[in-house]
Amino acid sequence: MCSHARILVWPRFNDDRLVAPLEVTIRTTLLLSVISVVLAACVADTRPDDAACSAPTIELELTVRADDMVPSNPSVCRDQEVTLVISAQVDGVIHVHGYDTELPATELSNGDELSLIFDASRSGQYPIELHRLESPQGINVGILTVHEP
Ligand SMILES: [Cu+2]
Repeated sequence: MCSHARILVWPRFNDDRLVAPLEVTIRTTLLLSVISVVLAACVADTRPDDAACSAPTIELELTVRADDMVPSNPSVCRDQEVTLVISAQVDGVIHVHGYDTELPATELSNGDELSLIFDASRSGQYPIELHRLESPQGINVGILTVHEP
């Protein structure tokens, strides 16, 4: 399982000008290394089985709550048409970093059920972020993995 991925803080470049640029670079590199290791460990766990991966379409149900998403690790294969069926239990905006073109940021209202459809044209891992209405600061609620077929 990959529950530890939820507590990861995605790298943020803070605006503290007192920090030497080199130090920021080193810290960022270290953080990215740690994240890469953690994510690499997750990839094998989430892969859809062969039949699901070779299907032209895939549908996943996700519940978006105030602080998290269940499940938090939706996983598809490249070149699939993906339908995310989202049950919203919070007001806010959700988006997938790195897939904003294929899947524009979407407003959610508590009680909504909506389907988001997009083409998974690129493999990789993409953080899913929720911006709640009352606190616009985004929180990471999960990660989308697009596997190589
Ligand atoms: Cu965001």
